[in-house]
Amino acid sequence: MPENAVLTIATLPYTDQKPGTSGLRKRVPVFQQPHYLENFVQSIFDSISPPHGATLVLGGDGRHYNIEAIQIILRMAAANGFGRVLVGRSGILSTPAASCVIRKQGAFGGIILSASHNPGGPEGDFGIKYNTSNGGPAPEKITDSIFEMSRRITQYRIVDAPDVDLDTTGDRMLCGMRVSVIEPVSDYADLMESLFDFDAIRSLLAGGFDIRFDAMHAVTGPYAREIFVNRLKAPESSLMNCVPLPDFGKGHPDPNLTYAHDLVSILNGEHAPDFGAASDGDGDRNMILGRRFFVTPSDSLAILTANAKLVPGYRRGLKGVARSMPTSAAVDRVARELGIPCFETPTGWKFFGNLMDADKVTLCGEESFGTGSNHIREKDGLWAVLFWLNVIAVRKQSVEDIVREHWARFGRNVYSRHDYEAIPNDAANGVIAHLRAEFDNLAGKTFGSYEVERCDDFSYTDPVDGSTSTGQGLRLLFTDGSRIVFRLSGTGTEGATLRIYLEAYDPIVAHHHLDAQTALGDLISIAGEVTQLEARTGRKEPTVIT
Ligand code: VG1
Ligand code: CO
Repeated sequence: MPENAVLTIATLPYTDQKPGTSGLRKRVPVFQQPHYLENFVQSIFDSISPPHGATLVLGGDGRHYNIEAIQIILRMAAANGFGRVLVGRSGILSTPAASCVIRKQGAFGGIILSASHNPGGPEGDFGIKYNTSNGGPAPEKITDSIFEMSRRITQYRIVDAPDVDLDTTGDRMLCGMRVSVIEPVSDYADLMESLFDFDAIRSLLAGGFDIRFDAMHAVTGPYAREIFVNRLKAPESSLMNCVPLPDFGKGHPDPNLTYAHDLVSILNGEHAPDFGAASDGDGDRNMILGRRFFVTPSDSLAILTANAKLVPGYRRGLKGVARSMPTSAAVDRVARELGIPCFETPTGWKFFGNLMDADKVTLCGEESFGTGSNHIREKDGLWAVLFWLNVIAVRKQSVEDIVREHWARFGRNVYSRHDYEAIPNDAANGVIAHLRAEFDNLAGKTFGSYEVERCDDFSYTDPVDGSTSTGQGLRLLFTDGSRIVFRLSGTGTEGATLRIYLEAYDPIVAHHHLDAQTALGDLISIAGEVTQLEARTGRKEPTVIT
């Protein structure tokens, strides 16, 4: 490359926030400040020290600033000695597709541009995260190093070159580095076809099983069209909001009962389809609905585990399963019956990656609408939808019947999460500090029929690399196995979000018609009482209930 093409630009350190479970998330105008993105990207490159000529995968969920950021990162990759960058056409790669491409192409790593389920647009959120060669989110020692570097950085390297054409697939050169613009959907769709029985799903759909998939104007639109319409021959009317928009149509691309309201009302409506599903901004989350029926993500993980052998990719059984700590223990019961190990990890996908690389688990999931397997190292929205369709194609039952049979067999872990968003930081920290200080008073205390067995602050020692993560959520554990968990979100960009996770185990089939909020009524009041929530935050009701 011509030496004079590389510019070394002086800069001041100012990334003020440790990248959280999913990288660095900030408002778009923050990322648009001069040198802001560049500082962070150089800090990534300095932390990972890529060998000369290394391959990088690059793509994002198409939100506002995606393309501008990609052009900057390409110029910086060229100046930092990468030999090749694989970029999704028009800068598009869903998070699971990026993980798939990193693994399939043997790349050194990948940069994913997304703020996941957070809203987009000029005033919305943007985000950036680094994934390693296993296709999974960088472990804490890398994200800590990126943060440290970003506080010490004095200069970054970038080539002086025009924008690269990203709208057509094929190879082009950028100052000596090869930029390969790839079709964003095909590797991923092929992987799905290798795991699931597409013939069985095609006959299910041909037989009139009516589905709706809502891409929420986010990245899964083109993936869903290729998989459901082109390959599985579902009618075009199965797709909703499948044109990706930089501001997600001003929506909140978070597949839950609150934000996916259009889909929810169709599934609750008079001529409701048999099956509904939605995915988030970057395509790694999923929500599963039956006709007038919602499947909690915790139940979904347990049900997929119990039915895994019906699916070609998992026919030989599962090595083990894992769930994040706040996820309900429904899957634990299935694992016990199958005689396979079940791991409980802190929130965030990176903890699952180590277990999968060591071949200890096959399936894993989180209560936050994340489910996945060792086919990649990220959670995978469309994968979960296809898994459900495959199970339904074999069992020939409705979603509701499958869930109710599951509860009748294993008991029901009644579950709900209450989020209090945009609380002032001081108030949120106050709630947590107060609760931690109350631990000794709470142990042994009774609230109606509930008795607190113990309280703790969850910590996790990784069975593979021995690293310990502390402060992962406060738990109130009751003698009957019920739990309340409290933690602060690591992905918000405004104030603090307090999450309260409620779980009660109920083996009695006659109770299973109760809706979760009713069944959890006592635990909900206990949570309010022990945190002094209203007095400390002024909030009477959660912002979002899932
Ligand atoms: C949330 C979820 C967590 C998930 C994370 C990233 O984190 O609770 O389970 O792993 O988002 O998901 P937090 O810290 O806000 O609770 V995604 O779809 O943003 O990659
Ligand atoms: Co996401």
